[in-house]
Amino acid sequence: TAKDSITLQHGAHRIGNRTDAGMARWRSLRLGQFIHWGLYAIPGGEWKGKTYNGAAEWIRSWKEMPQAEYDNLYKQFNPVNYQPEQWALQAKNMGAKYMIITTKHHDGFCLWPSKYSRYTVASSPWKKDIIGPMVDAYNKNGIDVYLYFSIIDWNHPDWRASPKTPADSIAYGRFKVFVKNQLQELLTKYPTIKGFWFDGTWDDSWKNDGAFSDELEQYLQKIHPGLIIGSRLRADEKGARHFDSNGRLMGDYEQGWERKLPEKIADIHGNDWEGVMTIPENQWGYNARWAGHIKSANELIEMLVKSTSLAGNFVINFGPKSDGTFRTEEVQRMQEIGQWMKVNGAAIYNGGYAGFEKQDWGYYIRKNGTDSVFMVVCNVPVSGDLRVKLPQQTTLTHAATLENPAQAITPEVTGKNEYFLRLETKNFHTPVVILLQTSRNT
Ligand code: FHN
Repeated sequence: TAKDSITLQHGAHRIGNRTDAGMARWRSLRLGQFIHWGLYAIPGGEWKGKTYNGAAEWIRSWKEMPQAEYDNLYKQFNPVNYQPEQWALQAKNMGAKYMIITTKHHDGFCLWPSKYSRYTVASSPWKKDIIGPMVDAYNKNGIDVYLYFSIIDWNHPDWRASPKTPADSIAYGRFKVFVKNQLQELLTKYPTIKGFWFDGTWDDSWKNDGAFSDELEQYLQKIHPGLIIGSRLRADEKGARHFDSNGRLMGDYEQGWERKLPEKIADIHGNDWEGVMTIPENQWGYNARWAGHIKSANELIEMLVKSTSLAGNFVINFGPKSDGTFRTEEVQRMQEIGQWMKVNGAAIYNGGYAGFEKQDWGYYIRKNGTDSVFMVVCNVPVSGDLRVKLPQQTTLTHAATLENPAQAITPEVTGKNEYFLRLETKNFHTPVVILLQTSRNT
C-alpha cells in the first residue's frame, strides 16, 4: 500500500478507483477495439522493396526511409473504400463496446481537419474528416469512442524529445500550447467522446513537466466533465509516470498493460486497468507482411476472459489498409470472436473478479454485484472432470452451459463445498462457459 511519504503537488489527486457512473460504464464494457490508422498504412512496413522488421507505424524512424518522403505521403492518403458504418457494424458484431482511434500518431498526421495544423486529412486527396463520421457511426451502434492522441509529434517543428537549449525550451513551450489547442478542438468537434487515450509520453520533455500534464488533465476534465483518461498522460514533479512517487496511480485507470497481461489479482493493486493487444507480435499499423506468431481467435478470447477475470478491460488492435479496408486475418478474427461473444458475452460484460480459487481448466468471472459466477473452460482435462471449489459456507445450486442453459449439469459432490462438473464428451473448438448459481449458507 502506498504511503504518502513525499509531499507532491502534481501526484495523484484521488485515492482508489473513480466511483461515478461514467467510470462504472467503462468498467462494464470489457471488450474494446483499437484502430491504428494513418499514413503508415500506405507503405505498410515496406519502402522501395525493402521491408522493415519493426512496427509498421514507426517506419518514418527507419533509417532507410527518407523522412521527407514519408512526410509527403499525405498526398496519397485517399481511403476510397472507407465505410465507417461498416467498420462500426463489424466492431459491434465482434462484441466491442468501445473503440479507440488514432486521431494522431507519432508521425503527427491528423485524421481530422485541425485548424492548428496543415498536416491533416484536409490537405490530402481525401480532403474530408475521418474522425467525425467514425464517431457518429460507432455511437449509432452503441459503441463508445475514445481518441488516441500522441504527444510525440515528429512533424511539428516545435516538438522536442529533450530540450537542450533555451531556444528549445521556447519552442517546446509553443508546442504545449499547440497540444492543448488540438485537444480542446477535438473535444469541441466530437463532444460525445468518452475519453482520451494518450501515448508517446515517455520523453524527457514531457516527463520532466509534471505540472503541465497535471494542468492539462484538469483542464480537459473541466471542459468535459466525466472524461476518462488513463495513466499514460501523467508524470509527477519528480518525473514518475503512471504511478506517482508515492506509488499512487495517476489518471483514471492503469494504462501500462501493453501486449502483456497481469497474471493474478495482486498484480493490479485494486486499480481499474486496461490491456491492449496486437494480433501479430508488435504491429499496430498496417503491415503487409505479418511475420512471427499471429494470435488465433481462441488465444484472444482467452486473453479477454483472463482480463475480465482480473477486473480489467481488453482491447484488440486492428490496422486497416490505406484504402480503408481490413485484411482477411483481422476480419476472420473479428467474426470468430463475435460468434463466441454472441453465445458467451454474458460472462464478459459487467464481469469481474470472482474470488474463487483458480483451477487449471480456466477462469472464474463474477457478474459484478451478483452471486452468479461463470466458469470459462479453456483447457478441458482428459478426465473431463472440472473441479469447482467454492468458498466456505457456499453451496452450488445450479450449473449449466450458456450454450445449452436448459440442460442442467448435475455436480458430483467431492468434498465440503467441492464438486466435479462433467461436461458431456464432445469436440471443443472454443472455450465453454458454465454459469454457476450459488447460495451462501447463513
Ligand atoms: O509507439 C507506440 C506504438 O506505435 C503503439 O501506438 C502503442 C499502442 O499502445 N503505443 C506506443 C508504444 O507504447
